[in-house]
Amino acid sequence: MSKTINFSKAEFITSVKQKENILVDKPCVAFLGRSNVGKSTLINLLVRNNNLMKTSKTPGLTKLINYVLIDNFFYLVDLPGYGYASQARDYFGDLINSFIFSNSALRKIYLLVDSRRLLMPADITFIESLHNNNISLSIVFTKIDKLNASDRHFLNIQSEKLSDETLFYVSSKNLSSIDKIRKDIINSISFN
Ligand SMILES: Nc1nc2c(ncn2[C@@H]2O[C@H](COP(=O)(O)OP(=O)(O)OP(=O)(O)O)[C@@H](O)[C@H]2O)c(=O)[nH]1
Ligand SMILES: [Mg+2]
Repeated sequence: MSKTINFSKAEFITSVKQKENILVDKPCVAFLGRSNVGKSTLINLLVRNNNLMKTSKTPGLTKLINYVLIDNFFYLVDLPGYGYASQARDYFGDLINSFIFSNSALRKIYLLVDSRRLLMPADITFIESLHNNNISLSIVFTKIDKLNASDRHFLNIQSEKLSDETLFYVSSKNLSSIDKIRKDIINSISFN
């Protein structure tokens, strides 16, 4: 693609809480994962603005589907986290499932996993259904600055088991891999 995308040209567009209002006017990629894994933080790193999306130590902060427009060209989408006990599960499930499985604008899902906790059953369920529905997927292990030697060992073992997937490793303390994700996003928007 000849156009250069400027991720810093990022604008919050809307929060969607009903599946009828899911945006289809531009392509999108979305960030999915358990509450507190760092979805909103990763979006802020991608757009180089720590204040665009709200982040919190308390799980369950992002309750709606939040759309960020990048360079007037495509959306980054922050999805509500799953696995947080006090959420109204059915409501979230229905909204997220519609967004993921009935969405002509969706180009790719980035499934975020806390690298100290590794894949949980809910993550594995999503991975299987994304594959079954031919939805493009990469797995992003977050918070790698928090790993000790033992955590690293188990992350390596899990990474080897996931050899069929594209894996990214990120930390809010070290931005070295963020540009790889930007390039991957541009590829998935351009070639799908
Ligand atoms: N040390 C460290 N902390 C991180 C990293 N990424 C996120 N955090 C922290 O983890 C907490 C949760 O991050 P969020 O980005 O709000 O997580 P989320 O996935 O959007 O959470 P929900 O909106 O509740 O689903 C915040 O306190 C962040 O500062 C990281 O790479 N390293
Ligand atoms: Mg969030």
